[in-house]
Amino acid sequence: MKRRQFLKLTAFAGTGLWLGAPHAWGAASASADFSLPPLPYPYPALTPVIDALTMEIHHSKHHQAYVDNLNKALKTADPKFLNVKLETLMSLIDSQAPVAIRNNGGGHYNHSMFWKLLQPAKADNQPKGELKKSIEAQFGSFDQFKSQFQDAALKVFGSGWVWLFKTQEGQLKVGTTANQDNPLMPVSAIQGQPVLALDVWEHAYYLQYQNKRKDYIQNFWQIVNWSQAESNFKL
Ligand code: MN3
Repeated sequence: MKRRQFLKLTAFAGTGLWLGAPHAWGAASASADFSLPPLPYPYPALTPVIDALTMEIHHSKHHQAYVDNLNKALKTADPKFLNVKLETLMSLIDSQAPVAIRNNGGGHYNHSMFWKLLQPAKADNQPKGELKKSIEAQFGSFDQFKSQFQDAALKVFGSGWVWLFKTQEGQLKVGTTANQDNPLMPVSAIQGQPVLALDVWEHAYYLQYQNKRKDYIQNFWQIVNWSQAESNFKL
C-alpha cells in the first residue's frame, strides 16, 4: 500500500467509523485488541489424556473470556498498558496493576503458552538436547525433575499453575503461582522465563478426572511438547 493511501485509511480509522467496529479502532486511545489464538491441534487430539469437551470449553469459553475481559479492562487502563506485546504487558504487572489486567492478561498469556506446550500423546516422551542436559544438571535426572514438578502441582491450593522456569542466571527451577500469575510478572514470588507450564485449575481436568488431580498430572507427561519447551528455554 502506498504511504498516502495508508495515511488516509488510518485517518479514517481514527474516526471510530472504520468498518463498523468502533470498539477496535475508536478514539485516539485505541489499542489493538488481543484475540484468541487457534489451538495448534483439534479438540479431540489430546485424548485419552485430556478429553475433547474439556479442551473445547477450556479454549473456546475460559480462554476466550480472559481475552474479552482483558480487552475490556484495557479500554479504561493507564496508557502505559496500551499497545504493548503480551510479554511486555506481563512485565508491567506489579502490585499496583489493575486486578482485571493482572488476572485476564495472565490468563491470556498462560493459556496461549500452555496450548503450544501440548501435543498428541507419545510413548516415551522426553526432553532432548540442551533442555534435557540442563534438567539433568539441575535436578539430577528427568525422573527427579518430574517428581518435583508433580509434588509442586499437587500442593497448589485452589487455582493456579506449576512452572518450570529459567532464572536470570540461567538456572532451571520449579515453582507455582496462584490464580493466573506467572513468572514474568514482577508481582510474582517466582521470577524468570517460563519453559513448561501446567494449568491445575479444576476447569483444566475436572470433567474427566474429577478430584483425581494426581492422575491428570501424571498423564500430562505423555502430551508435553518438549520441542516447544526447548524453544521457550532458549528465549
Ligand atoms: Mn485454564
